[in-house]
This record gives sequence, C-alpha cells and structure tokens, in this order.
Amino acid sequence: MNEFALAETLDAAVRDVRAIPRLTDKAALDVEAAYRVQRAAIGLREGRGEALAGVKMGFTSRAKMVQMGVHDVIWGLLTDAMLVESAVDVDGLIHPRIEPEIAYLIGRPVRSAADVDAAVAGVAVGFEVLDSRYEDFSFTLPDVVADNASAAGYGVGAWHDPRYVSNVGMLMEIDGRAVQAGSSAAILGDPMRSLRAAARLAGAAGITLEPGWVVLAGAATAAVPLPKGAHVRVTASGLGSVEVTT
Ligand code: OOG
Ligand code: MG
Repeated sequence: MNEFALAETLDAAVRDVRAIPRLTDKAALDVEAAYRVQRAAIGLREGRGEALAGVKMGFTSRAKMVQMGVHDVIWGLLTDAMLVESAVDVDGLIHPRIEPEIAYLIGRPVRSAADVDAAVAGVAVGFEVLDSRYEDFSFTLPDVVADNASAAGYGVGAWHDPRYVSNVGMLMEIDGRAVQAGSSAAILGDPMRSLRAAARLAGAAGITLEPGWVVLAGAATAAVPLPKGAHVRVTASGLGSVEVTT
C-alpha cells in the first residue's frame, strides 16, 4: 500500500469507529514515512474543512513511555474539530483514554525553537483524549506516528499569564475519585522543554506555529480508560482545573 492509502485506512478507522490491524503488520514503514502518512491523514481532515489548531507532543514522560512501550518523543497535529468544549461523545470513539496535560497558547508566529519562549501567550492545565486506531491500543513507533500520536480530542482550562510550571502537582479525578497524580516535572523535567521540542519539530517540518494555536506538552501520568457517563476533572496547582463529561 502506498502512503496515501495508509492514510486513508487510518482515516476510515476514525470515521467508521473501528479498530484496524497495525500498519507495520503488512507495510514496511519507517518513522520518516510514518510522518508523511500522518500529514496525509491530516490533509484528509483539512479536505473536510478542519483547520490546524496546534501541536501535541507524545511520550515526553516516562510514565507514558512505560505504559505504551514506546521510548521516543513523537509529535502530532491538532485540528479545530478535536477541541472538546465540555462533553466527549465516547460512542464516536473506539476505545478512548484520557490523560492530564500542560498546554501552551502561542501568541506570535513561531518558525523555530529560537522564537518560542517569547511567543508564549498563556499556559493552562489541559487534558487529552486518546483513541488509538489500532486493535488493542497496541502499536510500534511508526504505527503511532502515522496515527497522529493517537490524538482524538483535547481541552484546556482557563489560560494564565506565561509562568514557569516546571514542577506543579497534577491530579486527574473521575467521578470525584483520584485516578492519576503526578507532577509537571514528569514532562521532560519541565514542560517548556517539550514546547521547545514542538517548535523545533514543527519548524523542521515546515509548519509555523500560528497565533492562537495550542501546544500540548504531553501527559504527566499514564492515561486511563474514558468510560461513558463519566465526569473527569484535571487539576494543576496554580492553574486551576478543567472538567469534561462523557
Ligand atoms: C500515544 C500518545 C502519547 C502523550 O501525551 O504522551 C501522548 C498514546 O499513548 O497512544 O499523547
Ligand atoms: Mg498526550
């Protein structure tokens, strides 16, 4: 299968809400080719009217690397349609998970890592909804890259003025019960490092981070299954909380 056909296979899995076998079971796919598949699949979304809205970093914490068995930092693209306002329709997802994130708001165009520190317009606590398109939520590095780093949705709390959040406590609760707790320091030692990596990777790919875009720095803890009828709250010390229902 060519790269465009692989992108169409992943895109169909999203639309049909049906898991597919890993691409690497049949196709010889390296990481570089996988990023081309990712970009082609995003192109299909753009063709349906979705607009790029940001970047997400993956496997920036040890907790996530250990959970998923992948040991390289990856990145993916967010579109406006992925933004969750208050509720997630889990019936439209295959096997969703949720994880606590630190989010940055871009205030000025960023073309390289050198631009990014001065371009931060805000920081917030956030969450990411993941939905691997692969059976059993299981993949190799090229598979998950091609699958846009399992991105399905994201939400952010109130934006705060730029500030250092290199070591703030983070808590994720479902129906009032703590399900994950950690520190933002789990994200590459400081989520700003992840933001700089996002700027470097996007720049190398010829993508400018635009004003209004959001960068998800990566989960501070492992992800947990997102059931139907749940109320999730993610809190980060000093940044307040963000809530979502399913
Ligand atoms: C891949 C996405 C990883 C993160 O924050 O580390 C990620 C996955 O776990 O399926 O978004
Ligand atoms: Mg994430």
